[in-house]
Amino acid sequence: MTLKLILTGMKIKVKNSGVVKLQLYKDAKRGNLAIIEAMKNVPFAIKRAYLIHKLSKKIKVRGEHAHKKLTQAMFCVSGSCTLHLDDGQNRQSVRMTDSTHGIILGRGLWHSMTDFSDDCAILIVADDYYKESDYIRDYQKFLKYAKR
Ligand code: T46
Repeated sequence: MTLKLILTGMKIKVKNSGVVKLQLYKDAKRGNLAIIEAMKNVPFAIKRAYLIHKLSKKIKVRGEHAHKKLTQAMFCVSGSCTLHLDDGQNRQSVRMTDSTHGIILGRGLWHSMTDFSDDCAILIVADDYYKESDYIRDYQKFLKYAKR
């Protein structure tokens, strides 16, 4: 799948990733409005969304897996966290502090999240339903998979 991304200044060097910028209506009086639209700013049809919340500084890590087919976009909608990406050859860490900039988690991309702030909440949109068989949760197996 070719991802048509609206790239911002942030350079993502790992494969099957990129930056998604949400359309934003700034309103100093009433609060801001940011919009996620499938096939527009998010470059795939969304079948599922989930929220990872009640995070805190005490929690060390989440993720630590890759997906065989699933494509997702991750938004840190409150607080901050660090997203670590690894395509088997290149590694990159992104500090996520802006809820209007998401990161694509494409297929075959090992990812983990660390350094959560106490108010951190993460929203993920995905192009398919949950399937445990799509996960690679063992890093050595991932490296073999990434070489293929
Ligand atoms: C991902 C990262 C960014 C379900 O039953 N349905 C779901 O839609 C999801 C997402 C998870 N689950 C179950 C599977 C596990 O038994 O919830 C449990 C916790 O999931 P997991 O340990 O995989 O959570 P994270 O935060 O490590 O990973 C999640 C997503 O699972 C994963 O796809 O890319 O967020």
